[in-house]
Amino acid sequence: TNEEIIMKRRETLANMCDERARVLQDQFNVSLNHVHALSILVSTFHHGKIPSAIDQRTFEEYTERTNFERPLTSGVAYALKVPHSEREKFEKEHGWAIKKMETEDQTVVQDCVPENFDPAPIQDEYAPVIFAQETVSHIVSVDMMSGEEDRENILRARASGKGVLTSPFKLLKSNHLGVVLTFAVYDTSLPPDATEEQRVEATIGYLGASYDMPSLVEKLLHQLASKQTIAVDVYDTTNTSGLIKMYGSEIGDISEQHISSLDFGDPSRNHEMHCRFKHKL
Ligand code: WA2
Repeated sequence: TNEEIIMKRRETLANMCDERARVLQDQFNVSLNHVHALSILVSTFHHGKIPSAIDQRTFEEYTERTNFERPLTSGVAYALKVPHSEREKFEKEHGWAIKKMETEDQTVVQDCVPENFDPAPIQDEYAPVIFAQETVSHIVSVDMMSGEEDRENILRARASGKGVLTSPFKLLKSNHLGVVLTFAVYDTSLPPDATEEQRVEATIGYLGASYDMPSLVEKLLHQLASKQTIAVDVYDTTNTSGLIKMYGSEIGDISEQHISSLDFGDPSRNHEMHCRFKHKL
């Protein structure tokens, strides 16, 4: 009967949506674990050895060769915690000035490349990127605390000791919405039961990964069968008064929609996958 067909169709949609959500969540979790491991690698071989066993070249080579471990990421980078009192010494040692992150609403698009960024204005502290995977080499020397989303993520990462995610925003040199995942790197003196204050005090840097959602979700869905049949949207639903679409299209009939929940590992952010058939029954 017609009713059975509709029931069957609804069940198929639910199964396909749940499968896609599970694959995306698993891939995200795999890359989150490897970004976490990278933060320990930097702690061990950059901060834990004198002289450091990591420079930009080694970081670039290692992150490129282990890229397969971080599906969905478009690049990883490491920023140092630099208090204002150490800025001059830091800039002299590195041979460049800490730059301010500028976005398109502050500058003409043409100037919106990090090579043209101005020096960072005076702040209590900075988070300049010192190592970057080649795919995000344009953020080297940029103060990540001068970007609103990045700054918020850095503060939350170091106070919590966990991997934290930004809400979706337009990444530098990208036309798409993306998210950034950040892990703080601590001095080894940090006790396991540390307070927030002790964590902030013991922070020495920030390891971050950027995710270009549209191109990466697209790549992932491409690997699954029946891409022709269903349309998939991914939303950040943290703020219930305004969902942010991270991936998706306008096609399909929303009267017949299935919602699968997504867990990207940061309990203070919520995500959902919305699926529908591309063609009416
Ligand atoms: N990485 C790549 N592109 C970006 C970006 C970012 N943040 N922010 C804006 N566009 C080094 O949390 C520390 C990476 C930030 C880490």
